[in-house]
Amino acid sequence: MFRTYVPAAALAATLIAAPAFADTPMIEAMDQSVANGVVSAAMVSAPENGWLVVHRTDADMKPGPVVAHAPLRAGETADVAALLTEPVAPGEMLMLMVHSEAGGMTTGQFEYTLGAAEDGPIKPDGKLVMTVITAQ
Ligand SMILES: [Cu+2]
Repeated sequence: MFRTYVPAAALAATLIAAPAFADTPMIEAMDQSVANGVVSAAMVSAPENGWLVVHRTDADMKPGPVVAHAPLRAGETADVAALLTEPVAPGEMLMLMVHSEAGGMTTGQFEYTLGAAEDGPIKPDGKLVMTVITAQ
């Protein structure tokens, strides 16, 4: 019964002001050397099984060709490693992005090509889940 004493608007404001929910889709990654052929993310939180995808990008912050990907489980995963399929030089910018496993012909195989719907990026609230780093 005491719940009725909390106005719904006040409750909603509290929820919005609270720290990010544990299950908010996100990527944490730092600038790093990729000389070992690996792009690492310290933590990835995904709402469903899918992929951590690494695009080339630049100062325009638009996702370019894919140079690495790694499978993701739903929920939080620490220390995700994506193997580069081509060299990335120090100073080049990379965009790490959470992609879905939905829409393709097979499960467990990465089927995305730039701009395709298969295994495409997730967009909670209409926004890509991504972060940009610079190779060192
Ligand atoms: Cu992407």
